[in-house]
Amino acid sequence: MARQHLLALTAAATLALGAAAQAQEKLKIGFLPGVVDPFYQVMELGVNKAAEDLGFEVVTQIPPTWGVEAQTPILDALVARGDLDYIITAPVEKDQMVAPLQAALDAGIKIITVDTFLGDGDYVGGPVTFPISYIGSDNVEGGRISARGLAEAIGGKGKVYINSTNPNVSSVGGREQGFAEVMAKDYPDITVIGPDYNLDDPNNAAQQTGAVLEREHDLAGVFGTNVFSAQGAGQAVINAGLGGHVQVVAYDATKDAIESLNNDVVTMVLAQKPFDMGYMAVQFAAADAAGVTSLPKRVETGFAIIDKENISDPEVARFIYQVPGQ
Ligand code: T6T
Repeated sequence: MARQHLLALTAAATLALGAAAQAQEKLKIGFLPGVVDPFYQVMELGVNKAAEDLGFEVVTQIPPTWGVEAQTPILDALVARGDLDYIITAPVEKDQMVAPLQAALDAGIKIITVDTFLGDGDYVGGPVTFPISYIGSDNVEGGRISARGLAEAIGGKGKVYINSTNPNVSSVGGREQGFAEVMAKDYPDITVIGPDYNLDDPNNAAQQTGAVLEREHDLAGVFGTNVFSAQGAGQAVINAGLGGHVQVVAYDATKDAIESLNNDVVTMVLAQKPFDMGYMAVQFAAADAAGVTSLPKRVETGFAIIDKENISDPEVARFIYQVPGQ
């Protein structure tokens, strides 16, 4: 190859790389989680830290309530700004958020889903493939772990009740599924009641759990599938004076859940890794913008299983959802 030609190519490559770096420098990312709660607030810390490390700008909008009616207009407004390159979001419904997010993509904004997914979550061969990736918990497995924890706590027999948030949400739906699966397969002497749906309101969760406790005098355990469900379920057990008698397994490591663990109301807390989800999602945006084409379509972030025996271990306690100033 003539030297001149080589030089020209090198210059072109340098220019292209420079352009990519510049494009990356200017990345503007929308962050649209599900609802205001400690889980997503910790995720926001992860998003912000990665954005700071990479020099990106983030526009965060957190819906005050859970649901398609709350999330869609906020998403539409983020799209209408016209300045976002990526949106990192937790779709609040598996099917109904497909069209609004497809519209965002059609407007030139790439989508990364965190914590919850669209369709069946199989972005390679499933019905929805346009998101770059799903980064979050394996919630079916989390439900299985919760079932085993609760089954052990109640001695392998009796009635257990599931309190959850909404139908057709991949995260809590997966937890309900994994929980019911293990109980049906491995614990023939356990009967599962529910789920009731509290619509992400801990007061509803407390009322619903209280009603079940009144109706089912021999209830042995409760599985609260997220922050609000576990909080309300724990409260109902306390209100009924049944702390330590009715066992509670709490998904999500809030301060409230840990307090209930320390007070013997909750037997096991399953901590997700929202900081990791947020941080990695921004890294994925950076990698995609830089031309990386082999990003995994699904990244499972794992859990920390917290109980009274390991809670004082700093390697475990670091997964409690800590929001500065709260
Ligand atoms: O449990 C988390 C999250 O994983 C779920 O998708 C919705 O509820 C939480 O945000 C907790 O409130």
